[in-house]
Amino acid sequence: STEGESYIPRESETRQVVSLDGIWNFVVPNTSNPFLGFEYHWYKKELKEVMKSGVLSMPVPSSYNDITTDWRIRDHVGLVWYDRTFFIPKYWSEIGRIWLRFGSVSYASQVWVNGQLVMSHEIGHLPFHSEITQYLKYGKENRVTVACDNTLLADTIPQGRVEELESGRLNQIYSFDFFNYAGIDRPVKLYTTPKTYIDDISVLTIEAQRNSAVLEYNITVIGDTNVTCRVSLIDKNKNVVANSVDVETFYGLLQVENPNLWWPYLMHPEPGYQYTFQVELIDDYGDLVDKYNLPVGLRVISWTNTSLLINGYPLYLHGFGRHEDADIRGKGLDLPLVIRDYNLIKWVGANVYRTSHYPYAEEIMDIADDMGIMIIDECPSVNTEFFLDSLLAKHKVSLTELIKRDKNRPGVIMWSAANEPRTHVPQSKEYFRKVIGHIKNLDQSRPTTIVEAQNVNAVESSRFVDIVSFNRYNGWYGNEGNLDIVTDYVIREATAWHDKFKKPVMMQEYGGDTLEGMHLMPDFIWSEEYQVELLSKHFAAFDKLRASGFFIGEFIWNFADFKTAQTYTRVGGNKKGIFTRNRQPKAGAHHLRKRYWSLAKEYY
Ligand code: BDP
Repeated sequence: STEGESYIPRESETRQVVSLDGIWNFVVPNTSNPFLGFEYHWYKKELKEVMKSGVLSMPVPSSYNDITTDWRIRDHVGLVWYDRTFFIPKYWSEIGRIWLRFGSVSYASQVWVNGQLVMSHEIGHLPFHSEITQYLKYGKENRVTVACDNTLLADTIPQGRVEELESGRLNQIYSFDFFNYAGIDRPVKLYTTPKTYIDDISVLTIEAQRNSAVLEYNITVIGDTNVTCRVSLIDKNKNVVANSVDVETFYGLLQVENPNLWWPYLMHPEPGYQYTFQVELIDDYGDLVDKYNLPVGLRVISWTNTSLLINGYPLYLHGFGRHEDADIRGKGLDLPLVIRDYNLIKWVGANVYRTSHYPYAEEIMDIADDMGIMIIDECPSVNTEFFLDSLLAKHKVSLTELIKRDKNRPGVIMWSAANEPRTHVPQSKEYFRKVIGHIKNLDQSRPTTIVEAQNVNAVESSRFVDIVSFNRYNGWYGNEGNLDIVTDYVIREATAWHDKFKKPVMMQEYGGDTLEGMHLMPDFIWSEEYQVELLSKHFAAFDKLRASGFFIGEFIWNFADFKTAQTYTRVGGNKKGIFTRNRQPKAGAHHLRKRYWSLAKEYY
């Protein structure tokens, strides 16, 4: 279920938020009968009561795979079970509605409260929640149980398949390289709203000029809609710069004189400026019913056949593809790591990244909005091989949920519908016509892209997008060791994409694996010297391409080294990071930093 208030829960005068993060109980069912937990109703009792042994401690949020010393847990395919208890104070029975929300569970899950099924959700990296008011025991102990299934099949986003080995063990196969981490990997929250509450807010900047900006808003109220809605836009000095009072429609426009617009990092002395959009519901007696504070940035994204603009100024994007990935916690949200990453992004002078290859945690997105880091927001579709109708339906759901979650974010400047789908297959054309059409139905204020990797001559899907993206590993998966061909190849290919589709073009991935501390001169594949040289050859191409007027962005693959599935091409994971998995720089990071800061100088 995805009904109800769609934002990250925020406290206010009318709302309380309680974290359920911490140590949960965790059980991996015996492989001889994976469905035992359903047959024996494990959710009706505490796992510790059900099981005589085998209940482990599991931190939430975290991927479960790398926490134990057991490879069978790391490589487990199928269901695992989590539970924990918590108290609900007696007075909560009087305060309205209580909600339970998961930032994400990978991949699919069912959730019980006190033995009653309250919600199920499929597709990782996206939030879901449900009202649980009637399932709680007030002034007593309560229990939440989660069954989580990581299986990827032909109709999951992303696709995968499962084989049974001779030993009888199930083995998950997938064609993307990053490790298929699973579990309750983002925060779990209980929160309250009044009975009549603000269910949804949409804001859209429709004008962003030096001396005037206009913000359009649309608010959904659930419950007794016989309330007055007061909206105020408040600046960082706590001054109300615009307001309005609405009855019945909860829709309107706010005009701001001499606004502080939202500008990207390095484009302005005060990047990432956000106002507070404050929504208050007031009843007939003048009492406050509900209140929600949403950060908003005033900015307009526009585009042409050759350029991408923010507030009318052309952008050149210089950044990364990334992953949510770290030692031990896998894809689990880790705030020290999040802040370290943003400090590195600032240091290196990037103004953008793509959330390759799935939506990132809302806590990560919040900081991008605040710092002025632009985001290409990618849905969890990666390496699609078979373009089935059942897949299309879920692909659309993933985009609906993503756009609902991130529609108000100033940092999100583009939607990425997929990474490296097999778009040389003819059915992909119709499939992506529908996918992009679906995005356009939900949001027309941002451009769309598909990150392509097939031969430009064979691709039709990029006809439907606004900006063309391509990945290519010159000097790595092709022509390894032959760095002297790279510059010409990149220029030729980028030009071919533009000539075919007549759209702005970005290079979304390029790079080479680099083992930290390995030095070989003259440069030799896998060495730090080779990565530096490979970057230089691309930089030369990018400079020439920029002069031709349609090339709008460069994204190195990858920000940091990350874990992969086990294959002989990976030495302890994918090592294309310019930072190590531990977030220390390789020589390539210092090299990239010189270029990104010199690009940034052009704005001043
Ligand atoms: C690209 C994929 C990316 C991989 C990269 C690589 O888009 O996810 O990590 O190749 O192999 O094709 O390094």
